[in-house]
Amino acid sequence: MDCIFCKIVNGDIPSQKVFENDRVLAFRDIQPAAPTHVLVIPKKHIASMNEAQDEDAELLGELLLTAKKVAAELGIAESGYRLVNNVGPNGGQVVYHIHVHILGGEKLGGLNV
Ligand code: IU
Repeated sequence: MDCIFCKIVNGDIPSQKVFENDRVLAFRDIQPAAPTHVLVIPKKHIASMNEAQDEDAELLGELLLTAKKVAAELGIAESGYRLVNNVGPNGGQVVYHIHVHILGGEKLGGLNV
């Protein structure tokens, strides 16, 4: 499969890992949009939230809980951070392997929803 994040999971492309277990991987975004910018992905290929199935519920929960743990480990939990999941063209999704952005380390601007 020609998926850049699957290649990162497989180790074919290097990444700055901050957390890994059998099911999920967290690594630093190559183009950080905030002082701390980490992506949390499942090792299983799911293209986007649109393709997620009921059977993925536990895995998707683990993505969010991993994001929480990574934020704490990176020291941004107390000051706060934002978790973002872009879906499809209007959502600004560029890489079609589902991922949660962890953004923090400064007061974030942009949409406040
Ligand atoms: P998006 O939600 O699909 O728009 O986010 C994709 C992110 O993946 C974006 O912030 C990129 O900078 C990031 N990224 C990366 O960290 N490493 C890569 O090899 C590629 C994209 I391609």
